[in-house]
Amino acid sequence: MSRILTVAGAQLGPIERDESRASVVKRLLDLMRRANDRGADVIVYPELALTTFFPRWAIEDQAEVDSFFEREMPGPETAVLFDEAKKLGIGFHLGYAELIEEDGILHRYNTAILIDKAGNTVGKYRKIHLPGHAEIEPERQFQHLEKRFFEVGNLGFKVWNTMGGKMGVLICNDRRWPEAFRVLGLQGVEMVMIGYNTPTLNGLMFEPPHLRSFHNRLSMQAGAYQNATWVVGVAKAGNEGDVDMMGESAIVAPTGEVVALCSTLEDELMIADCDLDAGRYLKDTTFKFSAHRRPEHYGLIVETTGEVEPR
Ligand code: ING
Repeated sequence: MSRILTVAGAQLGPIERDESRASVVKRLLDLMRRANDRGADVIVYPELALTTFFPRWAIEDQAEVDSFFEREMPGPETAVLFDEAKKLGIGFHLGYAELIEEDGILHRYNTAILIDKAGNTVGKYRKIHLPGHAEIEPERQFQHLEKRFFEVGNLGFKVWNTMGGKMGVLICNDRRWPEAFRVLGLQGVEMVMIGYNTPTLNGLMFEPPHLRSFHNRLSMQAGAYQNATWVVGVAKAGNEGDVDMMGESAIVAPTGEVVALCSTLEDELMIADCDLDAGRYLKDTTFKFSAHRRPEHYGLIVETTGEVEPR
């Protein structure tokens, strides 16, 4: 019996620094309605889908930094998105900057949530692999201050039983770390949703753009195949804040094959009927962890420093 989930990836074109939340939410609603018209069960938006990718700016005024964060989700400007999704009966994944007060302390995370068709928040993930740097580096063509603006996520890598399958979420740079996929894979994940904001150029040194595209696809296709899971990777794309961001949003099958791909750098919808049982044969044969994986023989003690030494 196939468990088909019709998935829409909602790639976003640029969101400029001064674009209002209301204007962005209008774009998200338009994509949601179009996805619903095309029969989607769930729509996946990018990382930081409500604002420009503000870590590219050397912003020193904390109040200005905080203007890019959401203190509530849903909040006054995003509730309409939740209402429309519930009315249409469509689930969604949304990446945003989360500002939360816990025990009187403010915390800031690069966050993504998963909402089911009934409008319940079934999962929240806070980005663990924060790339870039914490101090402003004037020599860079553009900054990448995620280490300055966000704390490392504290919710781990979780898999949630929802939408008829086992769903997981990663954010952007996480996709480059096989262990992030593997922790989800060890929990039997069947679909990983990943929003990303990835510059086409390396801000620090020359790296051929074709390599950056290749590494994006390689990371998602390898993660899919090696964990026998669907991967839905959705970009915020185009020239945003005078920095070119890659598109190439893709839906990747558990075999590692790309089944849907965006071809523009604008707001663009891609849709695929994803059989959540498509990875079953790989989980039962090639990647049957209990039969073939031998961590006890890896002979490595991975210290917290990330250095390894023979056991
Ligand atoms: N962006 C980029 C990403 O991991 C990056 C940063 C690009 C790091 C290329 C290393 C190489 O896709 C975010 N937001 O993580």
